[in-house]
Amino acid sequence: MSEEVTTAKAGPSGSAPPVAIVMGSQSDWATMRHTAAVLAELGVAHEARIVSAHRTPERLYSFAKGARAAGFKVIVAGAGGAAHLPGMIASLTTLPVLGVPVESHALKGVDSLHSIVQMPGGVPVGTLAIGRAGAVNAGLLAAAILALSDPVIDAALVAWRRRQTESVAEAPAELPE
Ligand code: RP5
Repeated sequence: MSEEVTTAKAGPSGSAPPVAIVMGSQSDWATMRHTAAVLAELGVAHEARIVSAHRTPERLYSFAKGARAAGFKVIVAGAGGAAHLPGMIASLTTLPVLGVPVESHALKGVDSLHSIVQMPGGVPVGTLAIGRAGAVNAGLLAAAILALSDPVIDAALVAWRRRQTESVAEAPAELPE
């Protein structure tokens, strides 16, 4: 817990919040903060941690093996490059794992996407889009999973989608020359 990047809205006392947001590096937070932001908009408690598959493998093992007992219900895992974090977590828990490919400098996140999406049959990771869109959608999808058994989150999700629809203009605005 010493390298948490953020903690938002604790869950029931003695229990972890329902969503864990984990990432391979501090540098991933610029992307993964969008997962935290949308969960905060929906009022879904979450916790963010740095867990590197390669630099802190024992932390990865300890987090993934203990996640269910800790009280987490959905794990969102973001990583870039040789992005083994979501898949390794999925290999160690049956909690739903949503993978966010972080956009890498060298290969624009295509390396991250391929590393996360090509899981062997039997160990699923729900893979989202590269970068910010994937991070936002991971938050929405985590909320949708929780909404199946939580009417408060369900209502918040329906309202969020309605606001999004209402925010789309009928016609494009003029741009400055
Ligand atoms: C991955 O390596 C991380 O998920 C990050 O996207 C990438 C680069 O990490 P840093 O060198 O910026 O720490 O493990």
